[in-house]
Amino acid sequence: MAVPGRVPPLAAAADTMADEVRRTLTDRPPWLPCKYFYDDRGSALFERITRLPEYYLTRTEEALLARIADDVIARVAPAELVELGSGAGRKVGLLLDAMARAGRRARLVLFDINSLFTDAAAGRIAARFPDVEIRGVTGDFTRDLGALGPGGSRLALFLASTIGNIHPDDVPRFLRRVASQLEPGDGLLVGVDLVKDAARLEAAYNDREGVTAEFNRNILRHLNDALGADFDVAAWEHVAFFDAERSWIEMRLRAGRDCRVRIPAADLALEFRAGDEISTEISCKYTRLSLGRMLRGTGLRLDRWYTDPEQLFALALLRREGARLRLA
Ligand code: SAH
Ligand code: AVI
Repeated sequence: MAVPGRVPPLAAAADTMADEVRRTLTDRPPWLPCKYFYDDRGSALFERITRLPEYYLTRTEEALLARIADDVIARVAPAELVELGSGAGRKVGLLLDAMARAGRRARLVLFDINSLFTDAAAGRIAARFPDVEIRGVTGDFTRDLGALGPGGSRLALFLASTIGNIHPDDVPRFLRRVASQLEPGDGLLVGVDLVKDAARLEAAYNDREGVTAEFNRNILRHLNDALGADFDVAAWEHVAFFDAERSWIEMRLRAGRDCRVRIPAADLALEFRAGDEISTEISCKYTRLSLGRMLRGTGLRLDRWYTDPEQLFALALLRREGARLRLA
């Protein structure tokens, strides 16, 4: 079985999808950046995953967020919420409700790689919160954060355990970049899936309905659609397992038979033997301690650590270090 390669998600700014796919599929072992799950079909499949009985993450985080939203808003007192990887943008409504209860006017930025998703989410939120000024930004949060522009009094949100999809070696650099978009005292609320028994973790990524398997295979469909590749998607098996040493779930696609693949837009012709694997995602599981280690040198400190009663999931409220200037 292939050993997972380093999975650095921080692509160079000028890299196109074709550049990245050429580089990562010719790496040994081959892998794909997990952001390419999220074309329109992939985003819809992720939404189905969030409702699966085995996928405890979304419902646990949502219930926790509903419980702590007032506390987070009282602590950070934000004027602007910025959701990174906003997806359907459902959870942010809980924070907008809390801001309304606190009598605070809100601006909202939805930042996602899938523009259709940000547009649809912006429309839904605008209908529910007509007084909120909403902006959608399409980009890669590992490299395009500069598109946020000047801020101040920001609460950034990085929910869903999306931090787990960034290689741990790259997390401090990513957090430093987020911190550079924040002023002293501003907040970053991070959703963190916690280490737990392997059976529960593995069930969440191997659901009985096979939606996660479809989501995993969809990355190949995306390559077929966007780059003219000719992957026979049905020939690839879904693999997801917990690597306890690295504390991550890894998803792979395994060739069920020998296959030749051409990817014209990336100028690639590849041969896979039956059993060969492509690594498609890591999903790191943290503890309070291991997340704390990621903060060193980032300019962020842990202000509050909130968890659900079963300790399945945590929301870490990080604050940009330094004194916030309050003008009289
Ligand atoms: N925050 C939402 C969605 C989480 S799913 C929730 O809590 O349910 C992860 C989201 O991040 C998807 O919408 C996906 O399109 C987006 N995403 C993944 N990688 C990204 C990247 N590198 N840059 C920007 N968005 C990304
Ligand atoms: C978006 N991200 C946090 C999900 C996760 O659990 O790592 C993506 C996902 N992959 C398989 N199922 C869901």
